[in-house]
Amino acid sequence: MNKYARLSLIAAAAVTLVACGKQEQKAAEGGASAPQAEASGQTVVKIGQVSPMTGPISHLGKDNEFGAQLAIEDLNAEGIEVGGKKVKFELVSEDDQGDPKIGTQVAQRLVDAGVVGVVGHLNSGTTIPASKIYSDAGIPQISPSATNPDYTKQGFKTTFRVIANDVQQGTALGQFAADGLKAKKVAIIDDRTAYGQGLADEFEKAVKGKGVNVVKREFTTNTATDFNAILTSIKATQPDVVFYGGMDAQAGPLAKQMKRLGIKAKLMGGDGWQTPEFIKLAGDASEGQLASSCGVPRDKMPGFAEFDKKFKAKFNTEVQIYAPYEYDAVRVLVDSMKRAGSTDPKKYLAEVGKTSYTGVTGKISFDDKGDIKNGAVTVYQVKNGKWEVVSTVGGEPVAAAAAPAASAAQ
Ligand code: ABU
Repeated sequence: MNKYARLSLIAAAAVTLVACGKQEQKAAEGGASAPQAEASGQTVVKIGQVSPMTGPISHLGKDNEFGAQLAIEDLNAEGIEVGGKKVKFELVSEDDQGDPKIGTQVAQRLVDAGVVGVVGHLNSGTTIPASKIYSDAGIPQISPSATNPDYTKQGFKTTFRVIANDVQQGTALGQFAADGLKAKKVAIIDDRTAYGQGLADEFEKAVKGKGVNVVKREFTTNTATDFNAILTSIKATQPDVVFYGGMDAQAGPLAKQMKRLGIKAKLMGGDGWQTPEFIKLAGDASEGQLASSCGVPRDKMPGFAEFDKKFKAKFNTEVQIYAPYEYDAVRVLVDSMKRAGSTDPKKYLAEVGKTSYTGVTGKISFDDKGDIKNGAVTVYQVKNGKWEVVSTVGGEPVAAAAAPAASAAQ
């Protein structure tokens, strides 16, 4: 054997060892490893989760993964039976880096790994192309965070989301800019992603419908950090509001640079930056800025207080934004399996659409496209370094007394 063949063999052995190590780590996230669970008479059922766990919004990707991990742990602690058989759930987590191409690659990897359902992806730009792969495989996909309306417009039976979409969000934000802030002139920037551009388009439609003047429309990217050129051209138009369609990794420096340039306009945007990370990145330039989330405020969520306690205790960090929705998405999949009496996606898929479930975030049921019924949008403002609720549009009323604990299914 020559030197290169020997080196290749050593490299292949190392890759196998690393892969085995990763597999064990993933199994451990769900409790017992697959062979252990099978030996104890439990069926092992894999659920996939995908989010960007590297790159500028890895903090949001981890937030999603943590939400799924908590759900899997709670389910396994409860000892779930499906069709009379004990089930051990195992989380298979993938990093799509927020990149549409990698998103489809990891989607195929999850299908090949035999997952029976997927929660994710985080970004609309990855969720939409990946959804075709899950649809072709007949695997239900529930996004906890992708808000572009096109995701559920493709006619797939497998696509669901547990938050309001960007038609609802952009409309609520546009109306708030016009009626709440009395804005007469707005400038709009987006990051050219499916989410950022789509939300900015909906906002633009909504403000124009209210007679507000759109004085500038600019764009950047989801990796940019220098917005001085764009902001300098916007400053000359003296807007009342600068709208940013994009994520917190850009909104933070954008707010800082607006302040440095002496732009007095309010910065406004959507759920992509209604996060603690935005406040951390923007520092005192976050004060007074406004952003929405696609759900009810946390103190109106039936299970948030308990979820939050568990989350902090386990992960030693605060919830960013989508973790409770991710938790609910996992539980909706399992609730559907229980009702179908099967973990086979061919058999339980039809039950996902019939969901009527009260989770951490509130009541979840779906319309015929897979969008959450009665989705809420809440507008927040940073006051004294914290996001405070300004107003909520829509949402299902949930009686506080009927609220489940973070670990209790309906
Ligand atoms: N909803 C904001 C972040 C995720 C996305 O839709 O791209």
